[in-house]
Amino acid sequence: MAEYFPEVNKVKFEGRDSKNPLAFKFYDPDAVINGRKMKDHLRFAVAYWHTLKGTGGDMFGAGTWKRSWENAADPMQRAEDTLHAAFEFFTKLGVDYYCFHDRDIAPEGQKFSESCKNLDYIVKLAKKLQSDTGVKLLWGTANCFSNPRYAHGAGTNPDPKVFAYACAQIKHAMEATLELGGENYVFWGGREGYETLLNTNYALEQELFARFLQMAVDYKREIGFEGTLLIEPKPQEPTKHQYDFDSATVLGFLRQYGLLNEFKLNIEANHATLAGHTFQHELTVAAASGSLGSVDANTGDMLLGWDTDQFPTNIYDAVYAMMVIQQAGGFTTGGLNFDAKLRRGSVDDLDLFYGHIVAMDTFARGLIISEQIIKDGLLDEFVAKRYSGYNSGFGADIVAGKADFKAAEGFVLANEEPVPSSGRQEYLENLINSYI
Ligand code: XUL
Ligand code: CO
Repeated sequence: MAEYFPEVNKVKFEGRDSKNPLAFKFYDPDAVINGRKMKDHLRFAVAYWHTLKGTGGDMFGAGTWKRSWENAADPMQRAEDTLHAAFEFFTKLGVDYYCFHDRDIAPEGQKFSESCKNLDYIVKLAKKLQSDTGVKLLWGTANCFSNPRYAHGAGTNPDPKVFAYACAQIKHAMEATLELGGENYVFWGGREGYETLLNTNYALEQELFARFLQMAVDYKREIGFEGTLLIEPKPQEPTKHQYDFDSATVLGFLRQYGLLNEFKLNIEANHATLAGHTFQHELTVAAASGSLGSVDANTGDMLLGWDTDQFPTNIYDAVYAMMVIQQAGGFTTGGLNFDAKLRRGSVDDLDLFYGHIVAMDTFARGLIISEQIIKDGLLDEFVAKRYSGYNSGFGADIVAGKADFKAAEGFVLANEEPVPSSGRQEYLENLINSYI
């Protein structure tokens, strides 16, 4: 069996004083924090499309990465080699999960039936490698955006033939996910959106999208897939306007069509930035509806307005994210999937390890620090006190739905003028800094 990363042994935890770039400084998988192992809090996953299939290409130039697992001339042989390289990478890095699109792991055939056959063949191999290594599938999804047939969308396509094709493809990808014990199935609306409203029946496209998702829910039940269905918001790219704009938009859509209990959200940091939000905001909005499912952990660049999908290295962002995730009860079926790619100039296979190691250490610190902040309780205490007026008297009546405008008027007349008390933002920022 070929070895694809001969210069790397298993990446180990060596502690914060280590200068070994192929060791973890903070991520200590079996260390117990608040009754749960670090690896079980964080549930790290590798994104197959970037890490195994990425080329380093951009719109100004061809790929810069030469991967030895991409050498075979035959596409199915290439897919097999890539799968072996993938599991070698997962185990050497020490991640428990991976995520894929159907077309990442197996090439599309001339016909739909051939594409299904290719996928089935690779799924069999993947199942064996999963059981040999213990690596699990966090989520599967279908690529319904790369092939030219999806130029005008999948579940919102003006042509029912394409709508049907997407349904058939997703049906098969869901079956593959079930077969591999996947814990979630993701919908990212690749080209569900519009380029111009001049040619778009917005109302019909919304209806179509709801039907599309309902069919997925029905099929999930039919085949007994017990994982979580996830929707990944993103405001633009590739289309000018993507329907799953942000957490709030997606939750409103799901509520409108009675689908709120069927889906949770997969929040991606860089997509939050594109929507003009912080990562923390998107997570908070999802958590407030009990809909925080999973995370695509990456980061954008504040100076670039597109989806650069960089490895996350910002400790503040990781702390704020982990605070929301942990206070929402932590991950159940979800996890932290590194939907991140190397910069084009990071041309060595080894750079894949460096990218993941810094990302894993960043989130490990995020976990350690956020757990300390939560345990100390000072922030929570401040917030609880800020809203304490709602615990009794007229405030409690408001929350209980017992107040009305007349009662409010009576309350105002009987009381002094309200005066603001400090929100203490700078004090709280200083408090957070004291942990970092
Ligand atoms: C695209 C993106 C996707 C999804 C899966 O921006 O994030 O890779 O995560 O389709
Ligand atoms: Co993503």
